[in-house]
Amino acid sequence: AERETPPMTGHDYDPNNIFAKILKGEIPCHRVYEDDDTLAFMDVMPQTPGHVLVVPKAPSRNLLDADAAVLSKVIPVVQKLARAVKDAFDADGITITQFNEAPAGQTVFHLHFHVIPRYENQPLKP
Ligand code: DGP
Repeated sequence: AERETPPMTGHDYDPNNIFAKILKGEIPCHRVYEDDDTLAFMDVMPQTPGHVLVVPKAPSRNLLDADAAVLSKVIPVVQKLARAVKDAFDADGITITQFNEAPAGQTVFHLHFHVIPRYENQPLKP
């Protein structure tokens, strides 16, 4: 049978990254959603009010390193949180961002999705 993802996941995972510590309860967070596979919490450096991070509990360095099975669990939660954040913060839109490796802007090396509320009176810079 054909593989769903390349056979290269989980090789470059630092178990002491900051989101691993949050998942282990070693560092506190403002938790907004949790299930067996996923945790969502407020970003400490919010780009706009209501900025949330969604992370799978499974150890993946980033999207390039993630199994399809992990993604199939986390993506519906990203959608759920996007809807909830839009509602709770009365946002006019939602940006989802996700960075892979340092040159692309990744600073924490545990897969995460940013859910960022956007407001008509705070337009994005061109
Ligand atoms: P990036 O790897 O560029 O997608 O950014 C990581 C994000 O994680 C950044 O927006 C700031 C946030 N962040 C970093 N350290 C912590 C922390 O200890 N707690 C929380 N809640 N967020 C953090």
